[in-house]
Parts: sequence; C-alpha cells; structure tokens
Amino acid sequence: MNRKHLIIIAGILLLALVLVACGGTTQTEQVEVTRIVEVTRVVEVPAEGGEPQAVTFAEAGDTLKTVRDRGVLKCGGNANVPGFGYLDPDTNQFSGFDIDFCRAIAAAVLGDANAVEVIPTTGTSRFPTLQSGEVDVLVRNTTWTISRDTSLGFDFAPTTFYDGQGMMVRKDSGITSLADLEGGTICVQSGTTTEKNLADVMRALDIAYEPKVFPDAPSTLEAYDSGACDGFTTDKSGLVSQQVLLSDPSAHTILDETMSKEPLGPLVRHGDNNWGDIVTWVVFCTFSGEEYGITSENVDDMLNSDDPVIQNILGVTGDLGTAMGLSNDFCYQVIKQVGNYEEIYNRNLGPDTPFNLPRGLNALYTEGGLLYAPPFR
Ligand SMILES: N[C@@H](CCC(=O)N[C@@H](CS)C(=O)NCC(=O)O)C(=O)O
Repeated sequence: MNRKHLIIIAGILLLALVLVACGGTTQTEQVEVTRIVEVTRVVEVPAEGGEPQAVTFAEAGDTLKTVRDRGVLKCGGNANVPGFGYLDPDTNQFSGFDIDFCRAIAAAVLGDANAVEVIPTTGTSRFPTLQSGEVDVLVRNTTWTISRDTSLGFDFAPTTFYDGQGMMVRKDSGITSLADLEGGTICVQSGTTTEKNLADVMRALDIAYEPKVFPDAPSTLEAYDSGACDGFTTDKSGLVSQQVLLSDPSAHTILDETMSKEPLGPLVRHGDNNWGDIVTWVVFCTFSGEEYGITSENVDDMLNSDDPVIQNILGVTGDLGTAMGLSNDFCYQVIKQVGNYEEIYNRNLGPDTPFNLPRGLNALYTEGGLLYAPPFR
C-alpha cells in the first residue's frame, strides 16, 4: 500500500499578465497560477517484477538551480554497453549515444558539454539512483513503461531510440527461431523489462525454457559466452552492442523475431516540470537540428539564416530558452558542441562504427521514421 506523505506547502496565487499575440493583434490575459511544492517522501512501489519496496524520493525541487550551483550535471549512465554508454577501461572515459545526450543537456544548461559527471548504473541500481537525487537525469537504455512513469515516480523525455527485444544464439546451434529454444536455457539480466517480456512471450508461444538470471551486463554476457545458455536476450541494440565483446562475435547471430516494444530515452524525477521541459527540449533540439539541416559544422553560418524557424531554434530571435531559465541559444550550444541527432547517431552507431545500425524507426518522420519534434515557436 502506498504511504504518500505529500505536503502541499502553499498554493501561491500569482496574477500573471500574459501577452498573447493572436491574429496580428495583441491581447492581455489574466492567468491564475497555483504552485505546489513536494517535499521528500517515502512510498512503497512495486519493484520490477517483485515485491513492493520502500523508496525514498528526493524533493523534486529545482534541479536546474542545483545543477547550476554545482556547475556539473550528474547523469546516470551505463558503463557496459558499447555504442550507448561505455566506460573505456584504457582512457577511463565514458562514450556512447546516451552519453552524448548527457553532454547535450550539459551544453544547454551549463554552456559546456564537458561539465558532466557520469554515474554508472546497472539495471537494478538505476531507479533508486535517480529517485534519491544522486543524479539529475538518467540516460541509460531505459524503456519507457507506464509503471516507471507513474508508480516509480519518473517523467520520460521523448524517446531517443526505438528498440525491441531480441534473442542471440550461436550460429552453429541450428536455432533459427524462438520455437527452437524449447527446453533450452536463456541468459537474461535482472531489473529489466527483458526479464518479464521473456517470460510473457515464451508463455504465449508455449515454449518451455530455463531462465538464467544475472545482475549486470558483464556477468550475463560472460555466462552466455562460456556456453552456460543457448540464448541471450536483451534489447536488440544491447545485443548488437554486447556482440562485439564476445570472444568470437562472428559465431553468433540475432534472431529476426522482435519480442517487445522498447522505447528508450532519458528520464527525470516526477515533480520538477521545468527540468523535465529542459531535457525534453534538448532532445527535440537534436531532432530539429537534423530536420532543418543544422549541423555542428554549419551552425555558425546558420546564425545568419533568414529562415524564421532556424532563427527560433538557434535563439537568434525570440526568447524560447529564457522561459525555461536557459539562455536563448541553448539549442545552438547543443548542436555546436554535441551535434544534431544524425551526428550523434552516426558518431556512435552509424556506418563508421562496428555497429552500423540502420536508422529504421529512428529516422525522422520525413524519412518514414518516428522522430518528430514539435515547433520551436
Ligand atoms: N531497456 C531495458 C533493458 C535495459 C538494460 O538494463 N539492458 C542491459 C543489457 S544490455 C544493460 O544495459 N546492462 C548494463 C549493466 O547493467 O551493466 C530496460 O529498460 O529494462
């Protein structure tokens, strides 16, 4: 049962005068704003696939101020998934598609893409790490689900990578479909959507199997690589990523079947809407950069564009950043320092990387994909 100790400190009525430009005329509207402040609370939430657990939620607070005062963005990341979030043991540097979104948020908020501390998390540790306030945002191949959005107390920014769960097997195993795994063993990581999907899909297909569950990616991979399992299941992006770490990557293949929908993207604590807006519009900035052909290479020339849409995106005109407490050139900083979506994708997952992942659903809507940013207006 939820023990919600939500204290409404004050309903502050503000009388705001909002100027609304409409049809060429200017009108004045009176707006009542009620502000609700949440304080630290403890609730019981269902653990992923398990018993309810007590969770301490940090005060939703003003994350923007916290980050600005600290001068560094704390980003929950992944250390074990090359291409998405990976800690290079030689350089001790994090890199990957998700890490670039951490950098993009830092560029927008602090004007410096390098002002990021990545805190590595596992499937199980990631949610308490965000709930407790240890990190400001989680960008770590995390699937947007209703329970994470509601009972776990998060808000998801737009999906940055549309994925689905897959199954890897050895090429010489003769396994060509999930049905061939009847009676077999499957390596899977705990604290993930993967674990539940596997059970649901195999039950629905009436395939008997034995799950072997591990707490993190390295132990799951090691077990599969050593022959402890016939199959290894996770998001297809994760499989492609983990494949390069196997002792003989070419000896393995990913089955065609897709077992689930896995929309992956950044998430923040529920309750700090402004911070949620910031992370959301950083993602939309990267989509819009690609849509309007603004790249890290040409962004300075684009400042002189006479296209009003580009002027708004880059903050040459308007005050779209100020409304979130950012500078108006926040999207300029993102594109200049980190790049647009296509640049981020190609740098980490594109044809010049070991992954060479086709864009598929992760193309712009204009190219038949699902990426669609609302107007910078
Ligand atoms: N998208 C799924 C799975 C995400 C996930 O945790 N995948 C694993 C397997 S690739 C992972 O990133 N493991 C890294 C680790 O825990 O060390 C979810 O949100 O539950």
